Amino acid sequence: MTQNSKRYTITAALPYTNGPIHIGHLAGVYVPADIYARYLRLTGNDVAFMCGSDEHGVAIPMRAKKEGVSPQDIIDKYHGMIKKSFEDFGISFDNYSRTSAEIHHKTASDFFKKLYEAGEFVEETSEQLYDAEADQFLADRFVTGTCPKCGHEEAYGDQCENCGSSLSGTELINPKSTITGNTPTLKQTKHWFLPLDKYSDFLNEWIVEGHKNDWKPNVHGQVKSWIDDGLRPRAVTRDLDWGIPVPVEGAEGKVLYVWFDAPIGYISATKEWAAREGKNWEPYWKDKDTKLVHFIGKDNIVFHCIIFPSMLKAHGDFILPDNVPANEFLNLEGNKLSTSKNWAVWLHEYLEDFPGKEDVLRYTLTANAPETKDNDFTWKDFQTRNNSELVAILGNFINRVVVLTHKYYNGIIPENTGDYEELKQIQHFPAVIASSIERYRFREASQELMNLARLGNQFLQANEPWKKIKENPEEVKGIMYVALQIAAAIAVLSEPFLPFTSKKLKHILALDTDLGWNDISQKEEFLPAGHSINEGELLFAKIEDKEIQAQLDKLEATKKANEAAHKKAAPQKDIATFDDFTKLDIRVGTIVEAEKMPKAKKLLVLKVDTGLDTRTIVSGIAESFAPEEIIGKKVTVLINLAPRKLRGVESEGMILMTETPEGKLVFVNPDEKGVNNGATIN
Ligand code: B3M
Ligand code: ZN
Repeated sequence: MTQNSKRYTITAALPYTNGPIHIGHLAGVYVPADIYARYLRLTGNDVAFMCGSDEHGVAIPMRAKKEGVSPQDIIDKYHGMIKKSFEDFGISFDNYSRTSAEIHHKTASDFFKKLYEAGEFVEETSEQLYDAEADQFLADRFVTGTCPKCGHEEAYGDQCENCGSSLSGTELINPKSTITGNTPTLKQTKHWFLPLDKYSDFLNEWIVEGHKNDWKPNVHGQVKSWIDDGLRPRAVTRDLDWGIPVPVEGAEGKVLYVWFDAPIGYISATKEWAAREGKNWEPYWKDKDTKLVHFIGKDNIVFHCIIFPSMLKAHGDFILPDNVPANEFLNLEGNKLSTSKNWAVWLHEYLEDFPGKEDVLRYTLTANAPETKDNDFTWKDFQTRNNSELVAILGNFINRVVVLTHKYYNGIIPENTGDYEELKQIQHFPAVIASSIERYRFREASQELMNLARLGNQFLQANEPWKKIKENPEEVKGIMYVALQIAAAIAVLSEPFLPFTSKKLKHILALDTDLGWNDISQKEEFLPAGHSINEGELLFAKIEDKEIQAQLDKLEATKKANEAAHKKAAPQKDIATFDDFTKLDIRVGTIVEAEKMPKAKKLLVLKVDTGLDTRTIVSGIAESFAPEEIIGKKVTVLINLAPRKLRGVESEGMILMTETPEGKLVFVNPDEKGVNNGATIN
């Protein structure tokens, strides 16, 4: 650590291990947190960047039941998948732990016991929602209903994700069990409550007054409105068999509420990391000079700004967060991201579909981050950010500098023969970008970085070394010297945003890897004359329309599958009398010939043996069946439908069809052996 460096504990919301990571998680939490952590390390600070899998809570057993496996299978599957995908995407946690780890069970249990022994909890036996058929209390996601605050109809028993409010199940309007769909009954049970109302004044003083200027308005506003509405005691234990057992007498069959234990996971992860690194964990959570910053999505604000700080305050040993820069939500192609509807771009799938393009997604999600309002991710924009900015501005500049340096000087940095103000301008960028990062404005910061590449392009464009090289090679040395210093500055300042590109560029420039953020504003030279650079490589490649179309097709298929899965049966038609029915003469038949109707995309001309005769029937099934595949097929035929001419062909009857949820036509088919043509269908 340098003399004016600080200690930072940075946490990123612990992802539930009930599914993979998607771009909403990345844009909301993990990319901004990683930019911040990388920047602080680069500027010489002592950083502990902590995260881990959130493996308790109702979401896990629900997923296990859905997949027909045990909760342990679920957490092992998704913990591994999530951890690896973060590593592959360059999210540089110092420790990615998991709340099923023994160290966490102990840390969370000790935390609970300390509050219990200090009399901080209110023990209360009260009526809680119960599903008699499932013989289970309905905690958290085991119940949904209408939010009493905002009217959202799919609020959970502990929280409404729409307005972020913390709820108790009995507050839900029209609650329904997610296990059986039944309306819950009420049953007595004992729980331990954290009296949040007792911390209202403290929270008001610390956040509403104390952080009104430095916390994001969306965060400060939510906290203020909850406090103004009046905080109520919240149960911190649950009647569940999955989670950390409540470590006190008389709590058999009860576990810690997942939102009580999960934030303590940040502390456990720090302890685990410190033990591994031979460090003391306590300064990261107890030293008043340590800056604690929680990176979360807006649906987690109540837990990180009301409940966890109240727990920390009650405990007394720990520091409080210096900031909680929660982001809003990211949508996908105009629709909300949804794990359950598979409406997402999954990180592990992105990494498979776009190998080597980690930074393209990092950049796109940063440039479009939902920092102050919900925002939309579109594949078209992803392609544009890559092709028009990363390729055309940053990649193009670096490529020109490297190619010309090899072409004119065999890769050796020339001496500075000029006096260009651009060398001074470079020195302003570290402070400009730092100012945005330190105010959690990562979108703005990423554009300031891109402005440095724009400066490089404009400098080359204005000085045209490729034209001057013949008549004024001495001047060109100075031009290329400056361009190479700009390239070196980009290599260093891009690392928080584009770590993979930064590494590549440092290699191309054979740059001294100790060159730090502050050096760019303090030094005038990063690549001295005579220094030899390596062969270049393209930093970014154009993304073609067909790659984007493939992703859009994938989403279209998901949309169709969702529509199919949720397709409701058409409403019943008006009542038909028995007489009406007896008028219909429905028979079994066999298709004996089939051919396409010329110039008619949807029509096939069939010859059908009805048992009475072989007749022509025109049928609109050409988009579902090839003629040759249905010859010999038994079908259900309405034979006394009035004949009609279709494209000049007389059709005498109707083949009865139905369709799959995906809209594929299928025959209503009496394909039983031994059923003869002509058999009537009654
Ligand atoms: N597991 C993630 C979520 O609510 C939740 C965060 C815990 S951070 C301690 O989506
Ligand atoms: Zn709500």
